[in-house]
Amino acid sequence: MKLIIGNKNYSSWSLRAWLAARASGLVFEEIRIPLFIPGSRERILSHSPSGKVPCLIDHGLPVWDSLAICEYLAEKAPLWPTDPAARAIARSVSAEMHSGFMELRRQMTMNIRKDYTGHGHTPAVDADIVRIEAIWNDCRTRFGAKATTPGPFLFGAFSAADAMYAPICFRFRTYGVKPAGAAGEYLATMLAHPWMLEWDAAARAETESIPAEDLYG
Ligand SMILES: N[C@@H](CCC(=O)N[C@@H](CS)C(=O)NCC(=O)O)C(=O)O
Repeated sequence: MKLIIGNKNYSSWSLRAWLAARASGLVFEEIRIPLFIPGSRERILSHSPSGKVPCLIDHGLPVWDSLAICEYLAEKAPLWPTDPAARAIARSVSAEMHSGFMELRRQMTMNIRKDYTGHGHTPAVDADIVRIEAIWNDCRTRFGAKATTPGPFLFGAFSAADAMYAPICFRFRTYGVKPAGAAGEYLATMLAHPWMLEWDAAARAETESIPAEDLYG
């Protein structure tokens, strides 16, 4: 399999698919296409029908869009919780992430290398943050702590839901958002995860920058 991704510093959707691919345990080749430079659109379109990353190619079959990639990989490896109720909630919070939190995504873009502490807050962003913290607290206390496959993640063992919320963890660090309680512990767990550390280091090693994405200098 090949996974087409964008810049690791900026491309939050790429991170989600990459983490799901790592969590699947399947072997994949990573193809990184720096975004918004001459030729990038053509390069992405040569792999991805939507013209966007991420895109997974499995024996010539393109699967694009982060959530579709999670679902495709979940048919090959256990990426969702085994308990049906936990799985339903994991899918619900993942879909909510995929389609929501627009204001937070607009004002607090993923930018791993920067320290934008205190920037990006508007009433709508703060409402998104409150909702995300509630999701993390609820998942950890209702499911994570009691999961049949135990672990410190939203539903116990690392799942596709953690992949979907991973860019929020980098954003909270960049923008100095510090949740309390179970949500705060979950954030620390995610930021210390070896796959997150690997992505973080690779993002910091990148040399390209996208001025339009460096929102606060
Ligand atoms: N809904 C898509 C969003 C994909 C997306 O917006 N990707 C951005 C990078 S994070 C992209 O490819 N941008 C390049 C472009 O729009 O030309 C997903 O979940 O994968």
